[in-house]
Amino acid sequence: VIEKTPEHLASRFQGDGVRYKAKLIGVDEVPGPQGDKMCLDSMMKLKGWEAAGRRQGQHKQRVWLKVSSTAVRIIDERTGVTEHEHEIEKISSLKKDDSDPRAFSYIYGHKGAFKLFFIKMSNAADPVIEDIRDVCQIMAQVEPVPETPLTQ
Ligand code: I3P
Repeated sequence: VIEKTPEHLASRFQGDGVRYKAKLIGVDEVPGPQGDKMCLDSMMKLKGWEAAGRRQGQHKQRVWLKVSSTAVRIIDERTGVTEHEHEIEKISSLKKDDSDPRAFSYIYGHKGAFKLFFIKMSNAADPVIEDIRDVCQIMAQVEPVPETPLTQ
């Protein structure tokens, strides 16, 4: 077990951060920053659209998910284009899909609008959820350096 020292976390998420292979199940506009039922309803709706697409022979978009100390990025696997860049401090909700251990969602808020991103990992979703939690915590702990030493 690797201990999560500040140094370890800082180096894990520096620069581009950690990269995961994933697919985008879908994106949905939601009314607010969080809420269990709201997320579940949205995820269920997106799953319905995914199933309907599959019946028509469509495939989910293949992406790279990158978690860095500043943002979560979604990059198209084929073109390499960064399609979404979500600053960590604007991610308001992080939810596991209880019916699929490889899927999870998060909500990103920007200019008063909220969007739920529903993602399917090629492996378990737990490690990426833990990574996003870790960077959210790092961000929350960043405090301005005191102007005068606390102790002399
Ligand atoms: C595929 C299978 C995969 C799924 C893929 C489906 O159907 O369900 O598990 O990938 O989705 O097409 P089939 O067995 O009929 O080939 P995920 O597990 O990653 O969802 P995709 O086409 O949207 O990539």
